Amino acid sequence: MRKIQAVIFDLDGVIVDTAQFHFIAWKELAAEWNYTLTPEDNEKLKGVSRMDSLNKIAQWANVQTKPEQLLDIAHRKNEIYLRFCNQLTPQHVLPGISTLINTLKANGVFISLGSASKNARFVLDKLGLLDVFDVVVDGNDVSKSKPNPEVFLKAAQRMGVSPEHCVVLEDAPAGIEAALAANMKVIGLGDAIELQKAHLVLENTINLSLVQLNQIKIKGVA
Ligand code: B16
Ligand code: MG
Repeated sequence: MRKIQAVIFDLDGVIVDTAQFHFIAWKELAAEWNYTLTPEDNEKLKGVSRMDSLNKIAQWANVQTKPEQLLDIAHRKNEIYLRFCNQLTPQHVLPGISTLINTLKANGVFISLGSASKNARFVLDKLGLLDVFDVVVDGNDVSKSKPNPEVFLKAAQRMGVSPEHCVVLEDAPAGIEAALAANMKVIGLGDAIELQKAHLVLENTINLSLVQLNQIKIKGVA
């Protein structure tokens, strides 16, 4: 019986709650198209890359925009988003994450980041976590965004661990799909119905133990 050798952490929604920042920033830009972005819309943007998110909003707003204008909007959205991220401190790391990271490291389990965000390193730095991960794979390293498994497969490859020995922690349906497509175990963090395709769904990582992580593998829950 093999044990879990690596845990891959999503960033937004798993390590830190930056979804609220994305929401405020996208809402401001969508208003320029006279579109009121709703919290339900924002749920659909979780784990989705910046440009893919923008294309979705353009579709919902029923606008057709030239590629250079889209790039300008994406740039301005990111400026707003980064102003919020600039205020992040280690206190914003979500409950349970630091303890889990310490436990994994003490037990020789590799840890990697697997995020769609191109701002991941900046955010990790603000949280005091940049040097903690063995490997960081983010939106700058991949050409296909979640639900494509590229981000997680790249993380496994860089850690030298085969996908079936990795567990992914994810808060978004697109990320769960990506982890399953990578042939990895996945724990959904958040709503049990929304994340029902995950092998296990928890509210957060408080009390998530190494034993529990290994049990997912042992039970082989489908
Ligand atoms: P950026 P994750 C994702 O991060 C966010 O959930 C998603 O809302 C965002 O659009 C995407 O990163 C790209 O972020 O604009 O910073 O490159 O959940 O995969 O860590
Ligand atoms: Mg996320």
